[in-house]
Amino acid sequence: MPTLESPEVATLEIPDGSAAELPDFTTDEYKDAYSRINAIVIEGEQEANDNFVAIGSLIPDDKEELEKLGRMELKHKRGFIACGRNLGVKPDMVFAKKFFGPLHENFLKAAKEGNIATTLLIQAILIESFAISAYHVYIRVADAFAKKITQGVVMDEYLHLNYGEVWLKENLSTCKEELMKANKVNLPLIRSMLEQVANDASVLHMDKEELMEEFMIAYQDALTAIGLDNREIARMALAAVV
Ligand code: PL3
Ligand code: FE2
Ligand code: FE2
Repeated sequence: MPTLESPEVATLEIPDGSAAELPDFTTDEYKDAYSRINAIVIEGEQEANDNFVAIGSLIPDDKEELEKLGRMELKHKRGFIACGRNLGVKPDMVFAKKFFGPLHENFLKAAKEGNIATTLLIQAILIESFAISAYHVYIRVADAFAKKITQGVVMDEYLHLNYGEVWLKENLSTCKEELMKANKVNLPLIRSMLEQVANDASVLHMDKEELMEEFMIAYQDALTAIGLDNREIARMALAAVV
C-alpha cells in the first residue's frame, strides 16, 4: 500500500494551489538528466565566482564585497556537488562548459574592455535571475537533501542580484545605452540556454513554460529595481522573442 512517502503519492503544494508530483530520483532516466543539470549548476556557480572576482578588479571600491559574493558561489558549488553525489550521479562537466561557452565569452570580452554595465548585466542580472527562477522551480520537485541545499543557495542569490541592481541604478544615467545593447546580445543567449535545458529539466518535473515565466518575472523585477520604465522593460524583454 502506498505510504505518504511513496513517490506515487508524494506531492508538493506550489503557490498557485496546484500540486507538483515528485519524480522517482532512482531511475536511470532521472540520473542521466541530472548528470547534465547538476553539471550546469556546478559550472554556473564556479563561473559566477570567477565573474564576481573579475568585476571586483573593475570596481576597486567594491573589490572585497565582490570577492565575498564570489566565495558564496564556491559554497553553492560545493552544495550542488553534494546533491549529485547524494543521488549517485557523475556531473557531465564537458557538457556544462559548452553550455555556458557563448555567455562566458561575452562576459570575458566585456571585462577585458572594461564594460562594467555589461559584465553586471550578464552576471548579476541575467545569470542570477536565471538561477533564482530555476532554483525556485527546482525546490518544488527536488529530493529532500537537494531541496534543503537549494533553499539556502537561493537566499544568497538575491544578494548577488541586488548588488547589480544597486550599482546599475546608481550609474543608470551613464550606462543605459550600454545596458540596452548588452541585453540585446545576451538575453537571446539565456533564452537558448533555457531551450537547451528544457528536456532534461522536464525529466526532473520542471516545466519549460514555468521556467520561462519565472525567469521573465525575476528579470523584469530586476529591471524595474534598476529604474527602467515599463516601455524600456518591454523593449528589452522583446529581445527574447525576436
Ligand atoms: C549563480 O549564483 C549561479 C548560476 C547558475 C545558473 C544555473 C542555471 C540553472 C539551470 C537549471 C537548473 C535547475 C536546478 C537544478 C539543481 C541541481
Ligand atoms: Fe550561486
Ligand atoms: Fe549568485
